[in-house]
Amino acid sequence: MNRLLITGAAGALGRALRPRLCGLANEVRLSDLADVIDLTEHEHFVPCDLADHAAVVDLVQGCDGILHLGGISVEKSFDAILEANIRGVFNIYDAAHKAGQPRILFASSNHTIGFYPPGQTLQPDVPLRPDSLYGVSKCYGEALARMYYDKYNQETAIVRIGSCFPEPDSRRMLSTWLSYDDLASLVRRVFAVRDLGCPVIWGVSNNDGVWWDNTPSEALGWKPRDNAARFRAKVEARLPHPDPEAPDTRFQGGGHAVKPVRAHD
Ligand code: NAI
Ligand code: 15L
Repeated sequence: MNRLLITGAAGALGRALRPRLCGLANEVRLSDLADVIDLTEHEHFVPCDLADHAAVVDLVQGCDGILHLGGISVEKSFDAILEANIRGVFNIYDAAHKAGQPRILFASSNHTIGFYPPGQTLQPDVPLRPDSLYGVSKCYGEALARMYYDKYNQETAIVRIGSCFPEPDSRRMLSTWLSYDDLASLVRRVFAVRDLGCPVIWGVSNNDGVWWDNTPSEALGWKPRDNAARFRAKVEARLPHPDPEAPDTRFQGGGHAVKPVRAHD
């Protein structure tokens, strides 16, 4: 592709993906509220608040693909979530529509289904059970993606990311972990496949005892290779006695399920 836009480029996943996506696009437009540093010759930085409609319209112009990572990535007040994740994702879709409908990868989250119990195997079309306002905002983003697909044929990969960190650091993450390398290979598949549609894909590595079934999206041809099992002994040594009452033991989304809902900061 000629130009890929990465929103949220200053964040953890943006920083992890930039070197791993080398060669995917001739030019990468990086955007965030925060500064992005150490640009390569193929990268350009455009600061932008996702909540600013006019700025997002300008940002998306001329892009052939959008990796939408930007926004609030943890539980926050409704005021905060509203601007970054509700207004922000609408602005991305409206801007994409005005810019010829570049393919989008939307970074959704396991917190859309966080109230399901660990161990229950979920299909991508399971009824949503968000565990937080953050999770609700990702449900909204997923619904918006689906509406733009049904109404305008705008293609999106809705990726429900589990826990994407350098390594799993809890027993829950032994199931939910997604390695940076597996995320990068998923991004490459999403932008390479001829017909994408609007699938929901579980963003999870090839972990033993994974809770999420990606069989319906096999046509994408993505094969995650990492497995959290290699960290099991380390995690269990650090956390030898799981508490049966702890949120991590009771909910797929872990601690988000017990965080209070707040209107304002
Ligand atoms: P992060 O919090 O490190 O990065 C998000 C970036 O978005 C930050 O650099 C922040 O400055 C930027 N941002 C926030 N509000 C903005 C606004 N109004 N305008 C422009 N930029 C704004 O999050 P991380 O871990 O990199 O996650 C990336 C995406 O993936 C997020 O959408 C997150 O919800 C999603 N995700 C991440 C998971 C993980 O395990 N890291 C799991 C599930 C979903
Ligand atoms: C997410 O959606 C968050 O962005 C990340 O910070 C983690 O909480 C992750 O899910 C997780 O569930 O481990």
